[in-house]
Amino acid sequence: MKIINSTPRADGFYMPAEFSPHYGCIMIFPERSDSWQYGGYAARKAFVQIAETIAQSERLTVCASQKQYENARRLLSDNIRVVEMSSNDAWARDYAPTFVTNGSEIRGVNWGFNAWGGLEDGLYFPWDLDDKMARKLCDLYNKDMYDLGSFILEGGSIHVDGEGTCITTEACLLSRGRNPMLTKDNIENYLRDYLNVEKVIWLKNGIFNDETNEHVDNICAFVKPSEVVLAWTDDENDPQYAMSKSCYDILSRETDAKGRSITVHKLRCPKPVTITAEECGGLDTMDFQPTRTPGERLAASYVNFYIANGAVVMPFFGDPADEPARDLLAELFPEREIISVYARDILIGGGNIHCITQQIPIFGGAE
Ligand code: KQY
Repeated sequence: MKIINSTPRADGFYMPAEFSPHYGCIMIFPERSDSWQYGGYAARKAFVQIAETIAQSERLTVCASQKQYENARRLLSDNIRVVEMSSNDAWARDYAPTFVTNGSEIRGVNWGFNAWGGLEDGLYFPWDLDDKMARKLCDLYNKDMYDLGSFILEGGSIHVDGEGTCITTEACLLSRGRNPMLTKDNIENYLRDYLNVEKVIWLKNGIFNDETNEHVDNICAFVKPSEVVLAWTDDENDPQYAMSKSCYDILSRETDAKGRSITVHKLRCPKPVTITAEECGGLDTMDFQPTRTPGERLAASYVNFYIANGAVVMPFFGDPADEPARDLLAELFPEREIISVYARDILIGGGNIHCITQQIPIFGGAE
């Protein structure tokens, strides 16, 4: 593989939508005991369930540490490739490469990663191993790479329709911990050049108490060109209401890159999910400080699903809203099976199914 010194836009490469065909998917095996309660045992079970579902319709690689390699290999089916690769945590969406295509070939984009805010409001230190993963994965897949390590961005903070439109949130991309020296226009230009989009739709915010500074992938996702799902609540007393309403208003008056108005499907959230004292007790401290406090609200949303070739893998929380959420996704993805995975143990880590997966688009010559 080689590092390419131009941009995807200049070379005619673009990021395809997640609902377009995939070559495969990347995940990372969870391990750190201040992210995942009780040493990550329950989280690993959920990750395995998700991995097995995805591997039914695409080629899956799971990266595991030296310590977890044997365990991952034992727990995962033979059709899943397990490679030993070090990382600081398990958020493939955020630091695996963003892949771009020209319709026949794919290349990776490496963004800088600083654990969602570096020393300003980042979530752990160090993050150096995570930050190296995009390069290592491009090597592994033998794909050339655009290196934009000087610009901090996580994959969970962008969604594209593959037809020229990107959606993101101001709360995240304009946060002080990422690229404080850049203006909104500078940031938009990087998105235009490296995702090769014509239009960026800026939502103000995401999900209440989302520790990523409100990644878009927890609040809004394309289900097809000009159609999105938006995390929603009808409870006007919930702080989420004003946040979702603001997104709804923006999306309702916006058009996409092709000038189409956007259909917004409201995907109602579960009742507020809070972490229990027992769960907090299962989390190790970080620098002698607890990483969560009992009663803290977690950023639970059904929008954090992964669109695999043959299935939509979505979280469920044991809430009355689980079934209606599943029904809506079944209606929106009639050609895919909807597989729900109990995701509380992933949510406790700070994200969900979309955050732990990164798709690789199909490319010419793939067997
Ligand atoms: O993309 C994500 N949602 C990752 C969140 C990481 C949280 C670390 N505790």
